[in-house]
Amino acid sequence: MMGHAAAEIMDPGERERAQLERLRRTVRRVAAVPFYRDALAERGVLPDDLTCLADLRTLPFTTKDDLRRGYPFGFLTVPREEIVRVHTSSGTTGKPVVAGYTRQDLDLWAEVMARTLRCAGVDQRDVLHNAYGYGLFTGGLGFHLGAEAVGATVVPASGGVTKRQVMLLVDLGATVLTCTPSYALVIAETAREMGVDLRRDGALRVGIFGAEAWSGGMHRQLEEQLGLEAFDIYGLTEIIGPGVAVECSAHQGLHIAEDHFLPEVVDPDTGEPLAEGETGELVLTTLTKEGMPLLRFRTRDRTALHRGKCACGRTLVRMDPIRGRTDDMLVVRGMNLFPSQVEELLLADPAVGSNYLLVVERKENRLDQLEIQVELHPEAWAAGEESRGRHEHRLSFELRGRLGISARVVAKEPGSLPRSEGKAKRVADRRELG
Ligand code: DLL
Repeated sequence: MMGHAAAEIMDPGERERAQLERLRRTVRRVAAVPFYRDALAERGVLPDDLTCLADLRTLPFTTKDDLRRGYPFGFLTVPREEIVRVHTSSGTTGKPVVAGYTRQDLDLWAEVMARTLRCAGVDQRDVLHNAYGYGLFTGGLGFHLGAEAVGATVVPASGGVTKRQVMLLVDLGATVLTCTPSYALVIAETAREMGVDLRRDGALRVGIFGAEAWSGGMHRQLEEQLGLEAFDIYGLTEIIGPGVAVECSAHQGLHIAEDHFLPEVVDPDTGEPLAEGETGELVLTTLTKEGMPLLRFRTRDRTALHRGKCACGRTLVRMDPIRGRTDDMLVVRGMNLFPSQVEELLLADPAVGSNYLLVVERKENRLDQLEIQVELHPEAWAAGEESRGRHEHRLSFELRGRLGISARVVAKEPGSLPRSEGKAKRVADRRELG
């Protein structure tokens, strides 16, 4: 088990004892936050009442709305002066969540990110091209910290100016590419347009992709187009950023750094804990965070947990890749649908390119219309209108047969759908509710 940190391979019983001790410490710590002080008092829970990890369920949940109500610094357990860095959560309009890090939190982040990178086989011999966005988003600076801690040569490319990225990838001999899966596709596509074959001209060996949901089909496409082994990485700003969980070379789910982030899966409607292997909402409790520790944060991400040893030797719990959030589920004419299910089906089709968009419309209280716009492969597009029509028919037939949804499929010219440097937007919900 060369190279694995002791915390990754320790005996699960021993780990549980450490987790419980850290949980008690965290409960003591969060009492400094009015939200938690009140919620704990209401439940009558004292830190020493926690006698086993199952007692976690006696603690209050924290939602994104709770954090927004505390905007910007209401959840800090240290004076603001001890915060040396902030990041903000991405997406959605309105006020973001501000995450504050103490010096010790940054050290923790570097440690879990270094562990993450080693899990994907990165070490000091690597040249790591980091194309996650630098700035308020945690992707860029989080990977940067970890890569420096591992001792790799970091290229802080950030997102954008893709042609220059392709040039640097080749010229600097990058062995590791880190960015969102959708931006990795843009890089692959731009390289092709430039006449660069990254498989032949590049030295890429590992890709660490995350920050958005991506399907198994996308995983295979990226490996093929870039000539690397792809690893899924998961994390979120509220908890720390990237570094919460990552795949190992066994590719049997993502190992959660559970000595620092305690996971549960609950029924999203009732909040009741679910058994191992059951899919529900991931809930995370930080065990060692100093500036902004959180109890039972509702991630809204859907997954299942699996215990039992992994072929890689780690005893850390694994979670299934996140294929959707409880709030990105589309309900179209009463059918539940996750965009990633559509992605899996589309990308399995040889005529289809890698970009697609789901457009849902509802006009004048008529039934919802789902239109799926898909870019075809250049050859399939060039084959003419009649052939394009056949592809559209076949795809909508398969969508009905395999996912039970009726959708109009519209073939699009390669390169015509919007591209993203960060998280891709795959759904345009244009329903006028009224
Ligand atoms: O996306 C942190 C991150 C940066 C993770 C770089 C991985 C790599 P947020 O911007 O706060 O943080 O968004 C968090 O993104 O709740 C998920 O819904 C989604 N997400 C993150 N990683 C994955 C993944 C960063 N591997 C939200 N698969 C989370 C699916 C993911 N969804």
